[in-house]
Amino acid sequence: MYYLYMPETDRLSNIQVVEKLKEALAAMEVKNYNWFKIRAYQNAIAVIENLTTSVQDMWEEGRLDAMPGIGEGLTAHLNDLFSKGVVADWEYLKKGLPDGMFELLGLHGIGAKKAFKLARAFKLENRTTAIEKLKIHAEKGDIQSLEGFGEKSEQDILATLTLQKMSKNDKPRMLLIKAEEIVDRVLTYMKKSPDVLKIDAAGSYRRRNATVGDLDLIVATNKPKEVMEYFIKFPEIMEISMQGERKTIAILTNGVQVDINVSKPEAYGAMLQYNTGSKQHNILLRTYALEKRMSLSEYGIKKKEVLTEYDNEQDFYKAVGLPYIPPELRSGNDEIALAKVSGLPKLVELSDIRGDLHTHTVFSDGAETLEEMVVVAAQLGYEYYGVSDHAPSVISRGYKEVERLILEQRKLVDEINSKQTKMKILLGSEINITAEAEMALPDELMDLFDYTIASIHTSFNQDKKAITNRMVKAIEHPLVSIIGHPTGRLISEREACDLDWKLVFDALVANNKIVEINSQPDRLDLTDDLVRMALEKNIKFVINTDAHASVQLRNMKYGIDVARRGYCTKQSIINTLPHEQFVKWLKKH
Ligand code: DGT
Ligand code: CA
Ligand code: CA
Ligand code: ZN
Repeated sequence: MYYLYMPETDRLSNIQVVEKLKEALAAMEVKNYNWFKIRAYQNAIAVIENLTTSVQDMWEEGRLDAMPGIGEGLTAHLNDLFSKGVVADWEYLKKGLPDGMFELLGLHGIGAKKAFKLARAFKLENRTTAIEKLKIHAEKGDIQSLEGFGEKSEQDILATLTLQKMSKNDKPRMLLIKAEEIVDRVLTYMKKSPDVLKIDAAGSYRRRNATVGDLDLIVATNKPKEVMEYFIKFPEIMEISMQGERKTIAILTNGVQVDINVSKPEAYGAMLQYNTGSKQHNILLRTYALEKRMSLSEYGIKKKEVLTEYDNEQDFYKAVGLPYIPPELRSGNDEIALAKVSGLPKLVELSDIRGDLHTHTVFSDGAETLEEMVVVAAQLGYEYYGVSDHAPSVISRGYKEVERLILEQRKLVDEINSKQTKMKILLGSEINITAEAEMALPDELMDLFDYTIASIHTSFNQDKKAITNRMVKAIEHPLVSIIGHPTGRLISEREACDLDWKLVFDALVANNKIVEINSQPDRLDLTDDLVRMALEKNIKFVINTDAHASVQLRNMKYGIDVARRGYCTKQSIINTLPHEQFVKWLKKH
């Protein structure tokens, strides 16, 4: 694949191909094309989005028809796209539609028809100004008067545009779980080379940031040239933006940038430390070292013009006169000041966790039965496992029926517990905190559970006073054990609720209630900064997966990342307690 050495600007990434398909699809939707055609495009988009090789490569190799879901018509269109750069049929489809609508398509909650309505109403003919213009209309309150839109959707659009603006200025960021999937594939590939002696993914990924911009790989080798040549043959690479002896930058077909840095094995520690960052941590560390007349770099530590190399980070930090600082704490905050006085905590670890308390089954919106979930929980070695389905609605089902359903679930739990003794199943429930600050289940029914999780699932954008009061009321409720995903944020989709954290924390302390660190990769809620603030008030946490399928029970590690970034030791996490103590804790609170 010779072209890898020479970046060609007119090659299309899979993302760009998908964008074009989505535009054609949107035009079909607006023009009410038949369902089969629309379905075919949706399928093709799903296929290409999940592809780990370049579609353009496949086209060049004449292998497009090997892709499931890409029929003859689409193959012909892709052929036009790659050979001529335009697809006449698609241009025809878009005829008569305002061009600005296509710029709105990526926005959360705006589908083809809404994009069209907005673009037509506000004459968004130009892609480059479409978002800016729409924002002005949203701020002026012009959207709520359009047919099919209301005050609420206007607010949502404004919020989305504000988020979008943030991410348009920065590089787009991916969730940590997605970064991890890519890192796993690249590392597996790289480790097959005998010249790769050590390899790590550094940067924000290693610091376990909730989102990751690009990936930064560090390789220890005695043969840098061979390693670089091997790396650029990684099948997922679409383009090489820069190739040097020590550093190469590649863009994968999924649009993700991978920087790779090589080091000789003797200096690997310094290289890993430098590239793990954060930038601010490195600046503070360098300043601290300068006071001791040491100069730090990615090659080692210079003292009186003599460079000493370090093959591991422990020795590097030791040479600076500090204990090892775990990557999760390297945010450039006060970690160096704390390290100086040996004030860093012994952070909680995944292996400390003894149970998962927020999980769902087919009883509510989960994908699997309790029996199926329990099998995986047992594989994870848990001592206890809490099922916490959404409580059925008394309003729609009636009190008696809800009571019957709960007792039925209790029977199932008892049955599983009687069949095995290794893992104790607890019956919990996730109960909505209503917009009126009530628990959505009557007290006598709440009392049937071993524990309860109170969560906000509606009216996220109440004003600060209302939503804080709502949260505080739930915390004060004597039958609430845990507050679930407290901020309600969904990363890059929904902003956190506007809570007054001082009041929320005070209520948690006063009522001795537990707050959740939710491990769902797009929640990670509480967020790490709030975890640290809560920790300083001695508030206790539970780390849960909120799994809706058994595979998601394995997401616990992302919650651990958050807890670690928030300085938690295992003493602050109640689901590190042995079963007996854990249950006592629940009873007491
Ligand atoms: P990201 O990729 O935006 O999620 O965040 P990072 O932290 O991975 O940032 P990135 O990829 O730009 O750089 C990786 C690390 O390399 C960074 O955390 C610290 C180090 N680094 C990069 N550029 C500089 C720099 O100009 N000065 C210093 N001191 N360190 C740098
Ligand atoms: Ca990075
Ligand atoms: Ca980078
Ligand atoms: Zn849940």
